Amino acid sequence: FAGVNLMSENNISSKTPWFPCHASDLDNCNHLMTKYEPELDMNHPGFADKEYRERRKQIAEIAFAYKYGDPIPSISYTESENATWQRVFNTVLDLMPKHACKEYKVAFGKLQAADIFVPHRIPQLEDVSSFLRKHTGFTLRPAAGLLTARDFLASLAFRVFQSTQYVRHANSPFHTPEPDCIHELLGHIPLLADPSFAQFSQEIGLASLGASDSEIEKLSTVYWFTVEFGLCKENQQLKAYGAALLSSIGELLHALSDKPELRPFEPASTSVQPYQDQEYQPIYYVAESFEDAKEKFRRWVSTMSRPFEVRFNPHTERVEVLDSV
Ligand code: TIH
Ligand code: FE2
Repeated sequence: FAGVNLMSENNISSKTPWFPCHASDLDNCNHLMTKYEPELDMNHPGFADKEYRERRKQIAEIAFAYKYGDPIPSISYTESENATWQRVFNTVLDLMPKHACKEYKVAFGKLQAADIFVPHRIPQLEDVSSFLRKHTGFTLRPAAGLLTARDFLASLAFRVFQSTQYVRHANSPFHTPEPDCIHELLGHIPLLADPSFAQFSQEIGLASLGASDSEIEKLSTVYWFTVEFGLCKENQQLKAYGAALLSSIGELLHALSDKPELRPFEPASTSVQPYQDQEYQPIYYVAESFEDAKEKFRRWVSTMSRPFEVRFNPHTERVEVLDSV
């Protein structure tokens, strides 16, 4: 043993915020933010659409009832929901060859070959979850909406991605300020099937367990500027790997135009950059590669104040807490 001891749970200081230690504890990590809900936000395209709000509620019920180990219930998507998917799917097909990073394109091809990504119907989360499990061990859980950063990041530590299941309003296919399943599927899923990217995602999650509120804020800012809105270099060219770019043609074209400011990804400065989440980003961060981003991230995380280390044991799906040395 190289100087690490498993700590008993009472060794964790009483000041440490609660965090899930087993994948089943994620049943308690489903707290929602109340931003952008069609019920509450007058600017939401679904605010005046009663039928849309009803549909959202119906789909949210599935997430509220979901427990660890359950298969994810299928949804029979309406013709209009499938049509919205198809519009976005086709634009991704158009723009991806030129603008997406290579890891995204490779995984996208595998999702097509598995008959999960097809133009005419929205993939079911359960099928996507089994696909991911085979490639990187990631699985999905249904989420009712935008989760708190603490709950969302914690699930990544277990290679669990909490995914919404409802569809954006038909009037705003090419950009929405809140996540929906089109964003999860076309934005996040391909890269979660890439081993290096999956590892990066899990490391953000592990760093978040038991972190202070201000550290959670920094980690979610890093997540925002990498996993959601990241750009990277490929043979001297700029490519998109951020999920919110890949699921929104509007923002993808903005990010690659000469309008926004581009900065090199450096966790120390990126993590404290304020961001807004209503409109397109004015600033994007460029990574040299996933490996480089991961290395920089690791170095930065090691300066965080948490008095213990954690590691994930995939056999037991448990996070083990270690005394730091
Ligand atoms: N803007 C994204 C889209 O239209 O697909 C959705 C978002 C994800 C995260 C922040 S906004
Ligand atoms: Fe997202």
